[in-house]
Amino acid sequence: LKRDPRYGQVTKEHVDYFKGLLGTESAVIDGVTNENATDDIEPFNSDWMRKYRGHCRLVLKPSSTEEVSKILKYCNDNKLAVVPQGGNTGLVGGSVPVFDEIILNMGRMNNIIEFDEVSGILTVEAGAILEVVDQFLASKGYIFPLDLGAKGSCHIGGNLSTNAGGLRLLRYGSLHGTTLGIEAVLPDGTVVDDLCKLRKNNTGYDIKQLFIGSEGTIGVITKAVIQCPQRPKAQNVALFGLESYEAAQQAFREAKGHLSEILSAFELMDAGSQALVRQVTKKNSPLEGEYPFYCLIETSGSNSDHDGEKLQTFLEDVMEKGIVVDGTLAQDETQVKALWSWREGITEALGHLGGVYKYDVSIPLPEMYQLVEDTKARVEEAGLLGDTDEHPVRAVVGYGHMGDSNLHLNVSTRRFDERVEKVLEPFVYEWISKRQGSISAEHGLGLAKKKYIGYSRTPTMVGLMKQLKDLYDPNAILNPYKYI
Ligand code: FAD
Ligand code: 2HG
Ligand code: ZN
Repeated sequence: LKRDPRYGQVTKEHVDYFKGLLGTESAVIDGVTNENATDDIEPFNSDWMRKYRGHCRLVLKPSSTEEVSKILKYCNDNKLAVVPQGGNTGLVGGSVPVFDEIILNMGRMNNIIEFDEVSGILTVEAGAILEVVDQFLASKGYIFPLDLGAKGSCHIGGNLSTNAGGLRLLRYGSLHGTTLGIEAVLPDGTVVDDLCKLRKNNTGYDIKQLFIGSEGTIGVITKAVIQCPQRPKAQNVALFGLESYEAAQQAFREAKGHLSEILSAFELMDAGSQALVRQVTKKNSPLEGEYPFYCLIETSGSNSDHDGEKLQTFLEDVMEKGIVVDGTLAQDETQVKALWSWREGITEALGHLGGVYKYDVSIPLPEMYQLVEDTKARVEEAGLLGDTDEHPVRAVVGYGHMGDSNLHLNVSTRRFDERVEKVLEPFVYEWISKRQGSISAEHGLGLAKKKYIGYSRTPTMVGLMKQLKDLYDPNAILNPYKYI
């Protein structure tokens, strides 16, 4: 990849303009005129996985839509490339620059603007942190319709831009459905005000959907209107040990049958992923024995006796039928969190162990776990499995949102190693394409998967995406070098 000479270099004159515009010192991290700022810029330049690193020398932190608009207009006029950045928890290298693009960090735009306690409709600025928003909603008896392991850092704007799926998509659906309105700024500074607060609005093209999941390539999301559900009064979490992937599929069927409207999560973890969490956290696993697979099931309802009864019948049924061989039910809020940590904590635990090759894929359920088996066999055949310098792969593990047919295949290594990457890619993508799966279920394409879009989209579809990109961002200043 080479720096595109179409883009201007950031100069002192540009920096002076931004300083004048944004006023306060803390809104501009200036490594252009101040060499000592390099350390301050570093966290914005590297991604969560420490796999991708940009060389940006200017971070801008606007505090209003008007400021975003002026920044983008100036950058567009001066052909300065820009990377929109939320909480920088993305897992495909989309949130950091590749070369010297300016980082537009949304962290200061973090206000909760309005909440209607009758309808549950929330209006929020894009830089608000998911967990902070959810805690606010909890105080009103509501819940944000998305939850994920990075909630303590990720922004609502980042969630929308990646169309994040998370742990309860099964219950609340995707952000394409729960987002009622958006305010976004186009590269030329135009403010797209579609802060609609209506559940139903069939007046022509639903343009806001283009911003959801487009990873900051056509505009910067500045505000969002979200339909939030009532916070469930009763929540139960159970963890099961299972002997096979076949049994996990049977358990999912039974869970849907018995728990139907109260089922709010059905997550899968394999033995390898749990062993790595154990290794890092040094915690004892919640079940006595070890099993090839584990399922975490959550119910959310309004009546705990009613939910408890349903869960009991489900448990008796799956035990009696031999689908599940061991299990435990959380007895209180602390145990709920503890059980969830065995699922939510996998990404973080693996992150501590070295480099992780991540594949976030949708595959029809019957074949979903086969990808992990086939990848393991391939890595072994290539002589890379061993957790030594010569054989750097520690483990090939699988886990994910089984309720949505979304598998996270993670290959944990001592360090990122080209030999490993060559064995995995394009093998994994070909495998998925043969089964009409998706090479990105929820994390997006970013830089990591830019070359591989063709495995999941036809040339016609990619062509249409390019037309939209050209229309919204004719100077291609937004998030360049990434998937489009
Ligand atoms: P960033 O990482 O900052 O940015 C992500 C992309 O969006 C970039 O392309 C960026 O340019 C763009 N962007 C950010 N803000 C804006 C904006 N306001 N306007 C326009 N573009 C913008 N993802 C899931 O889907 N499900 C999960 O369960 C899940 N779990 C995770 C667990 C962990 C521990 C971690 C580290 C990540 C996880 N992720 C998950 C991945 C990640 O996509 C989400 O954490 C989140 O949606 C990213 O939000 P962010 O604010 O950090 O965005
Ligand atoms: C999850 O579901 C996230 O935990 C992250 O989407 C998955 O790290 C990963 O591969
Ligand atoms: Zn996930």
